[in-house]
Amino acid sequence: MTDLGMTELTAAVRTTCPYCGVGCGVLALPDQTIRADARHPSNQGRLCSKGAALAATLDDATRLTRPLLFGQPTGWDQALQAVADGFHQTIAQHGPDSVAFYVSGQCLTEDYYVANKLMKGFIGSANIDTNSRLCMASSVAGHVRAFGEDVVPGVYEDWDEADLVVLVGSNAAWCHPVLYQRLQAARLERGTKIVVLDPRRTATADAADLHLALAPGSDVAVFNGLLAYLHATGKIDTPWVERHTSGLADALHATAESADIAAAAAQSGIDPELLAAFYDLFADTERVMTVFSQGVNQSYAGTNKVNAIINCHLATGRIGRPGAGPFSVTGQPNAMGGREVGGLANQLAAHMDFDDPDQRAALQAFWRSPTLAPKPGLKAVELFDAVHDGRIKALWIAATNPAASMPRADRVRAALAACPLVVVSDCWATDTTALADIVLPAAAWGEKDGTVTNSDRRISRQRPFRAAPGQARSDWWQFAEVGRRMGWPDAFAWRSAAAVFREHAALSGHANQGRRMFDISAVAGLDDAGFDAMTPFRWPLPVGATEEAGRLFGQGGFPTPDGRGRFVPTPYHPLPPAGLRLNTGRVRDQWHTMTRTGLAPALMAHTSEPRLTIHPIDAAAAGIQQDGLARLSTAAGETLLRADLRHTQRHGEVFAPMHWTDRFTSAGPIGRLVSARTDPVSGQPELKATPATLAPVTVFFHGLLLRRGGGALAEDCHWVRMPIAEGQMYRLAGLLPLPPDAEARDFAARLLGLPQSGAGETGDGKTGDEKTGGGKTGDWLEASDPRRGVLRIAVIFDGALEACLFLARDPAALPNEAAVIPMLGAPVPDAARSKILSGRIYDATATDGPRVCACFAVTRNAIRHAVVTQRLGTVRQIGALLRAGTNCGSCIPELEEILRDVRLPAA
Ligand SMILES: Nc1nc2c(c(=O)[nH]1)N[C@H]1C(S)=C(S)[C@@H](COP(=O)(O)OP(=O)(O)OC[C@H]3O[C@@H](n4cnc5c(=O)[nH]c(N)nc54)[C@H](O)[C@@H]3O)O[C@H]1N2
Ligand SMILES: Nc1nc2c(c(=O)[nH]1)N[C@H]1C(S)=C(S)[C@@H](COP(=O)(O)OP(=O)(O)OC[C@H]3O[C@@H](n4cnc5c(=O)[nH]c(N)nc54)[C@H](O)[C@@H]3O)O[C@H]1N2
Ligand code: SF4
Ligand SMILES: [Mo]
Repeated sequence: MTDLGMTELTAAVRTTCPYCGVGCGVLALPDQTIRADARHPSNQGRLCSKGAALAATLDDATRLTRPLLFGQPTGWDQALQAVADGFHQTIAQHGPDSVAFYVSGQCLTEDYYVANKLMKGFIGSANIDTNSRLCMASSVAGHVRAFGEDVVPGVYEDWDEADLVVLVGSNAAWCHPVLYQRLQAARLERGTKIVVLDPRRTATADAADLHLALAPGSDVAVFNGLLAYLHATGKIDTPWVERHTSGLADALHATAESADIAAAAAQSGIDPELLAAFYDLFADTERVMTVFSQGVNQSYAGTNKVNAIINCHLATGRIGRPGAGPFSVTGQPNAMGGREVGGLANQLAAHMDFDDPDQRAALQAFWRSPTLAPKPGLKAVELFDAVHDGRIKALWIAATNPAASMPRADRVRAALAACPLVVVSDCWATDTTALADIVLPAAAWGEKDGTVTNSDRRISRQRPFRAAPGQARSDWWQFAEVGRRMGWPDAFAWRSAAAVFREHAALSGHANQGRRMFDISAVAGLDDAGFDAMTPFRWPLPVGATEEAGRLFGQGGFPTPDGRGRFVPTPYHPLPPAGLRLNTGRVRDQWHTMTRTGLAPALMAHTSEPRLTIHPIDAAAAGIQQDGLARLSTAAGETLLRADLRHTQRHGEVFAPMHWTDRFTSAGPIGRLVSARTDPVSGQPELKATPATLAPVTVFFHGLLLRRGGGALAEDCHWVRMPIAEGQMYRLAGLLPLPPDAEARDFAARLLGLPQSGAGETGDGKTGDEKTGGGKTGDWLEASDPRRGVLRIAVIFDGALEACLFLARDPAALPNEAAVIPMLGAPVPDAARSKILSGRIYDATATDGPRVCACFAVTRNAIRHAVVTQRLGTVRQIGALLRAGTNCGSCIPELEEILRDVRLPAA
């Protein structure tokens, strides 16, 4: 990837990808293209499909560019004063706990530091929580219980050096693609074995040596069983355990109910032979790493899952050694940075503790703060409950979209609607900004300056390489301005992100003397030029350290009072039985609520709409067919999703992606249906196992709508929107029969984004004039066939196709999407007018279907076709022929899956 010339390299800005916690270094070139940074240790020149498509998301036109006060544009001064006054008055009347901040692992460390200082140190409440509560809270709690501090022991080099990697509740092939590629490369070299524990057969599971499709929530039983097995087979590293840990006997005691393989197999629903194979593999491999993510954290038993895993590593001493250890992969680009500044409601800054009076005093003295929050604040789910019942009366949300991403999202929306003051900082309009009283336009990635910390404790710079559009400003500046206006000018006086970073780094070393491992005081003295030039480094880096940190705890040295790592007893309590459970998570090419990735047509092509994956047996029981519309209901709400029947789905469970919001589908976010049951230790909600029911939905007509303008459709039908090169495409499903003729055309006109229908005549290819909203005259072409229930309308402005709509009772009567997409915005010669409504003005050369390779736009069908007809046998051969998989490599697991799939029938 480094075919860059010297001049390009010198002019390139080195920064870090804004998506996942892998933390890949990227180069922003002067022409605003994005390349992988070959020098960054986290990715060493690799990028995934999302990173590779970053340039396509640098779009000013869709951004928030001015502060909005009750919907009206205003200046920063008025907006900030309104926020400061609103918070000030609420606190004066109802006390500090009547206000709250809800922030995000997508804040830079500097943003996070300032928000946390303002709330905990000056407002004097700890009601600041973050979307990391939905993401990392169980790992944080598990680390603190086991190690005494929230510290990830491993490093990325372990991914190269392990002989066995166990991925628990992690779809790394899609969610941490560059680390996953690193693992695949190591596998070629050293034959690393891969075991995946996931109820679904994901892309990650597909490529594993062993996939254990465990029952949802049963991870604790599996790892309790493993601990008992290690004990029974004499695999405990007794000298290490005796020297460096405490509590093994109690932890073993708690494994009693899963202590033989048959019991653990029955509890987890895993075939006993496969489970035994996994236990043997783990027992016999020194270099074993257990990687875990949201299948572990987002659980009613998340913290126990984390500790059940860590227990097995402590018992074998396989921690902090090359290729060995528990490894929590972090989700967001700065999930770790948020933990370092104490962004969670139950933490203080710089890994200090609410429970430690000395640390509280030291922090208050360092901040010279009038008051320090005396006790932990409300955790996300409780926090929105408090907004709902009126205890919290002023809320500032930054860099997160809780109206879509929180469980029971409808309740969160009701809470925001009822809250007297809601401030939202975002870069784009979202489901949450729609409910704000004050909207603050935030500078986005590429415009912001600061630092992030990735999954292996590496702190990297984000550097600006473009101007923020309009008046958009950084979050740290917004919080500091409000702090100054609330009466603390000296405490919030910074003039740059560098100054904030220096204070944060200094605090990490303050009153520390080796008591807290998070210490980066060595960089507290960097001047602005030093901050600009800062290269990525791994913490701890205390004053005097000259080399970045590596693995931790290999020789013990845990930050507990007695220096010992702690076994935690993790008794297994199964989920209560449920007929069907709703599991939710991610797809490969979308990021969360899609505010950025939803702008790039190339990223839509892999998964173009949210589908509900159902096992064929469950689908048959509910009367649901492939591609049919299904009604999914839970105690929290209901929605409609198109069904995708797959054997990869575990029987008894359905899966829906978390990404789509009101802006992209009438179904809205799946978060509306998810229960808010939380883990009792971490407060993290269970987002992967909500009891649900299914029913089929009658679809009266199917439709395809293309138009230049975006936005939601107000009409009463099910729709999903996707960006295409020249505008937007919508797939429609009619929930009521099409109204009779003239009304049908009114309905069509509204869908097309035109004020009224009218002059057009029905009939093959006949033309009428159409007045449009902008006063322009468009030509309305129509070729409907009422007998077949077909309606086809095209609108032409200035000789080019402005919008078109196809409705039909039979989906087979709709034109091929790939053939229609290039028509939008394209000139329509007079001679072609009669053909346009057949959807055949351009030859349908593009192969239809989901796109597997985002970089070179290669579809699944094209790959299958080539594999079969050209007798391709390897990923390399596919790459040579179609280029698929030769750039970012994110699609390689799927190429392998296709190769296997095509080979299977023949075998
Ligand atoms: N493409 C993409 N990548 C991303 C993100 C994104 O939005 N898109 N977001 C980033 C963020 S913030 C995060 S947190 C990470 C999340 O990364 P992952 O955790 O890998 O992603 P998820 O899809 O949320 O969930 C992982 C898996 O947990 C499984 N699971 C569900 N229940 C259980 C269970 O009881 N036990 C076990 N063992 N597994 C279970 C699910 O079936 C799912 O396949 O991804 C990061 N990377
Ligand atoms: N059902 C279900 N729900 C889930 C999950 C799940 O697996 N299933 N996963 C959970 C997890 S792990 C996570 S991390 C969350 C993610 O959920 P969210 O944080 O709500 O998702 P994002 O879409 O990333 O929201 C970030 C918002 O910040 C804006 N933004 C981006 N950069 C900046 C910036 O620099 N400043 C400001 N002010 N705004 C910015 C974006 O436009 C976007 O609106 O979702 C959680 N919710
Ligand atoms: S793996 Fe992909 S999304 Fe994650 S940081 Fe790297 S390029 Fe960005
Ligand atoms: Mo996350």
